[in-house]
Formats: sequence, C-alpha cells, structure tokens
Amino acid sequence: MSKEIRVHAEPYEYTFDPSRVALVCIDFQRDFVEAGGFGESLGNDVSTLRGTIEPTRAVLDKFRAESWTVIHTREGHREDLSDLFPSKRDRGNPSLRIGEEGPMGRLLTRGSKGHDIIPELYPIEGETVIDKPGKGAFYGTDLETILRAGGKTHLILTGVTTEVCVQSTAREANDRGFECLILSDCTGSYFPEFYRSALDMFKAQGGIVGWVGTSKDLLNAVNAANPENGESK
Ligand code: TIU
Repeated sequence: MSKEIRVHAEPYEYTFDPSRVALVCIDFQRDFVEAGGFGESLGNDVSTLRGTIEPTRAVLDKFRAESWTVIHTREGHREDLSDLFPSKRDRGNPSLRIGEEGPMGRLLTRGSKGHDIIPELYPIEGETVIDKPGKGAFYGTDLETILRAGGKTHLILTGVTTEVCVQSTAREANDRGFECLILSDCTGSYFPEFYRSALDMFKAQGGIVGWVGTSKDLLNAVNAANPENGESK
C-alpha cells in the first residue's frame, strides 16, 4: 500500500496515492513552444512558454526516479488530414494552416518535426504518448481507457497552453471523476491574463474543476513523504 502524499495547494490540500496518480504533460510540442510552428502561425510570441520547461523537467525527473506513471500528449492530425475538421483548419485565418509546410515541417501533422515533443521533455521508454485531434486529451483518444485500466484516479497536469489544451483536458478529466492538480509554474499561455483567469476559474468555488499548486510544493511533499528525501524508493 503506497503512502499518501499531501501537497500544499489551493483551494486546499491535494492528496494522492502514488500508485493511482499520473503526471500528464500536455502538448509540449515544438509547434507550440518553438519559433516557426503552429503557435507562431497564429500570431503568438512563443517565447512566453519557455519558463514552463525547467520546472516541468524537475517534476518529470522525480516521477521517473520514483517509477510513477507519466503520460504525454500531442495535438495533431493524420498525414491525410482526414481527422481535421474544416472549422479547425480555417479558424482565425492563420498565416499557415494545419498540414501546410512550415520551417519544422507540416504544421500539427503527425510525423513532422514540429509535431513532436521538445527535446527537454522528450518521452522515454515506458511512457505513454497520446495523439489527440482536439484540444482536450480525452476527445477522440484512448486516454480514459488507459487511465482506468491502470487504476489511476488522480492526474497532475502540466503543459501548454493553460486556457486551451490544459483547461479543456482538466474539464474533461473532472467530468470523468479524476482529481486534478494543475502545477501553475509548469503551465503557460501566450496571454498572461488568460493564464491567470484559467487557473482562478479552475480552483474557484471550492475547487470546482480541481486544485492549483506549484512544482516546488509537489516536490517538497514527495520528498517529505520519503525518509530518504526522495533519493531512492
Ligand atoms: N492556440 C493555443 O493556445 N493552443 C492550442 O492551439 N493548443 C494547445 O493548447 N495545445
């Protein structure tokens, strides 16, 4: 029986059993985080997301050291674009559309360089990668099946962008009964005001969608629960 971890969070303490938790790293793809990708094609300054990488890496390292479950997601489409709705393709009249060639290959298209996860947070063997056609990670994927088959009840969410794919995923997860903690320093938005509002909405009303915490508080809680200070299991 695993020991419960108790994390300082808002609106109140978040507790989880490590055997029932998954760290979900949402869409840390070159297309959102690096220049020349989908995020930039929509007119965004992608450098605003870079600060999320280091704290997420620290959490990822801890989960890997503890052999806890890690899941990565990637937003994107089949090479023939048969799973791309015209509404998504055309919305916003972007400078480059999904499927068109950019500096990192075809935008948000599976198999392209831009679609893949940034090297700093690249999945390792044994970690699940979910390819998703939408913003939420549950829509059109087998994420729920994988989580339930693995006995997971708690999700710790990181990723980009806060008010788009992270928020959609958190809401989908909450409606399915998963207890979600978003790590505020491990998520980012192109819009500071949307970042703040999304996190405020999430934890308001007694945690209507879930909890908000920091990577530091999570790591402190994990280390406090481990007599060897997290260095070994
Ligand atoms: N545009 C934007 O902020 N985000 C997305 O299109 N996808 C994700 O958030 N992954």
